Amino acid sequence: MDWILYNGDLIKEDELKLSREDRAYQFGDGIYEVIRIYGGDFFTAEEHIDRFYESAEKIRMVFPYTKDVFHKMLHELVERNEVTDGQVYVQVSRGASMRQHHFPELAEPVLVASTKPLSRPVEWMKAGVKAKLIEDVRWLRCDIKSLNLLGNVLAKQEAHEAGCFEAILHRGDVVTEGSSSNMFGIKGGILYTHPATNLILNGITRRVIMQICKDLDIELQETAFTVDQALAMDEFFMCSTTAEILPVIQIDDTVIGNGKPGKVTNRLIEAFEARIGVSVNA
Ligand code: PSZ
Repeated sequence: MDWILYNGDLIKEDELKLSREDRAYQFGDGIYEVIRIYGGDFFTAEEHIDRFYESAEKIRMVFPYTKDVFHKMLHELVERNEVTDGQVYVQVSRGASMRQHHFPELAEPVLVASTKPLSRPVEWMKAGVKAKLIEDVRWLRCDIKSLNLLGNVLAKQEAHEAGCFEAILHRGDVVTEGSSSNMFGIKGGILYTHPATNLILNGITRRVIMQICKDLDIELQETAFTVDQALAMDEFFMCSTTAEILPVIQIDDTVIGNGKPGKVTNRLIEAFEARIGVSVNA
């Protein structure tokens, strides 16, 4: 049985006791992160940890550990569970207290982290995936990695029921992001993606891709595009910590490009693989 991190302690999964008054359970009042582990090491851990603290601050939660201590705790968890390729999921709620909307005065944050083995979605990378356009009806603080995911969950379910891998969310005409990913379109060799405003989560994978573009001298514009522009892109892809870079080959009934993963997308996948230290065909 796996170990989990509960506040400062490593405990066995079946020893975990959570309160029904936990605000994560009652209000989704908390934040989370997912960090990828490749070959036993975290990938972009500092970026995820920084975003975790930023999310905490944005919801006015005081997280009681320093970044260094927090990093060490997660590292020990990964070591204890002997994870080579996988992920760590970590969440913190505002705490357990008698149900009332405003912040409780005495509650202590409740931190829980767990690991799971995970393989890379190489088949999807090669074949590409379909996506469904869905109106983005979420709140206006999508920059916070909040436990409130109902808007994302409903969109993903609708996409799933339509046989699609992901939902492409749009506010009116403007494409924002995926239900659990960021979206990029490529037209005339230039990458376009929604700027990192309050309307999207500024994905760590998104940031790695932006860095790769700089390194490879590929032009990238953080400029929002419309649904019509999305459908007319030469190439399209989604990205996230666990999905990495997945070519989107069809949006609703519209085939993107020639219906196969595009050249630029494949080049980015290759560069991404170099960064995570796996060979192209692994
Ligand atoms: O396992 C999974 O399905 C994961 S792990 C991370 C995500 C999904 N999604 C993160 C995410 C998101 O939830 C939204 C709304 N936008 C963008 C992203 C991508 O963020 P990074 O690249 O940091 O994972």
